[in-house]
Amino acid sequence: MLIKKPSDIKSSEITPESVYKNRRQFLSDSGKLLLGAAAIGATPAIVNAQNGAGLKARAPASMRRVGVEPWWADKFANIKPAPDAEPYYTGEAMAPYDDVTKYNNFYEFGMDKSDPSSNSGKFKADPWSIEIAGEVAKPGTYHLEDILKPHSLEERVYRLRCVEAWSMVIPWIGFPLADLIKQFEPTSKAKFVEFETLVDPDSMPGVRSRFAIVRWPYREGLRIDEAMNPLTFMAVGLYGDVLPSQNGAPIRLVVPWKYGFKSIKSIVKINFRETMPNTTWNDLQAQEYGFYANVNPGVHHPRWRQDTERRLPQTLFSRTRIGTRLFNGYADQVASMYQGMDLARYF
Ligand SMILES: Nc1nc2c(c(=O)[nH]1)N[C@H]1C(S)=C(S)[C@@H](COP(=O)(O)O)O[C@H]1N2
Ligand SMILES: [Mo]
Repeated sequence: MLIKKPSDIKSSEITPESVYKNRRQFLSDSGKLLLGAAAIGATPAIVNAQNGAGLKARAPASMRRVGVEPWWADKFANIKPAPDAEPYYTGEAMAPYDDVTKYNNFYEFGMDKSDPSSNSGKFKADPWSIEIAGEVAKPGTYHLEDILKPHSLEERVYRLRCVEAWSMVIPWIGFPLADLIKQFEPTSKAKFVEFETLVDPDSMPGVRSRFAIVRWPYREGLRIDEAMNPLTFMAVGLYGDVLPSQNGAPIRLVVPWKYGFKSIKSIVKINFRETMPNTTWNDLQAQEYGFYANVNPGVHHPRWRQDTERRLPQTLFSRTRIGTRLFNGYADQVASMYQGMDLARYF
């Protein structure tokens, strides 16, 4: 983010519109899958596709890795579709699957938008465990299986607004972070939640690179009330399917009213603390990236404005710039948490 101003981003980095899946297309897809099922025998992936008919959007069938899904793909057989209303759904056009999975920020795999999808082939999200630490009644290192077991999955179609002034609408699959937090029973001293990403030089070329600017592990944090807000989401999938590595497999945070860098990927540690944690971008450049990082058209980045954004996908012929909204359009759900706070000072 320190590297490129929005105006420096070449149009060639932006994937042209290709596959856009609406409900009708999905239904025709699942019909084809059913024919396939008859031919090759019903694999779990095909059963999942069949049961997901109420979802707003599904990954293109060609992207589904039949037969090599991790065990938690089973949970995708029963996803509660997003409702038809804000805040858990927006009627704004979703970014095509191709853009969501090929235009990424995940510096562990490199700093260009195409690096995470190109360079994450060696990354393994299974097996996975997460350390739960700090001010909590049930600390320990838990297999992902035990963390996911009590939760049923739902779909949420959210706006994601990057601090670089581009945005996308993404159909996530996951469950509220509040439900995960309750599972481990934080103590009354837990005022903040800190998150860490995996550091694996072997599968993460960005971590090996001597040009890396981040001090690994990537870290993020939320105030406990922000973490408990019903909008705050733990995603394990998108477009009805498991998360691709480049989007933060197997589990990542999604905080839709904050700049994208708060939405930390591939989480291996969740630490409950009494004091505010350090966070990656704030440590790197405190004048440019605050702890709160609430989307705010009235508080500009020192090097570019924040009152408009490029809504992806874009092509040479359609370069939509739209107005940025306070709290990314989620003010009704979150503004009360910041009452009386000077948002220009606590940016
Ligand atoms: N571990 C880690 N998490 C990360 C990042 C990163 O570089 N490393 N980039 C952040 C930024 S800047 C954005 S905009 C979002 C992008 O998420 P997406 O690629 O799934 O759209 O991930 C965030 N989470
Ligand atoms: Mo970002």
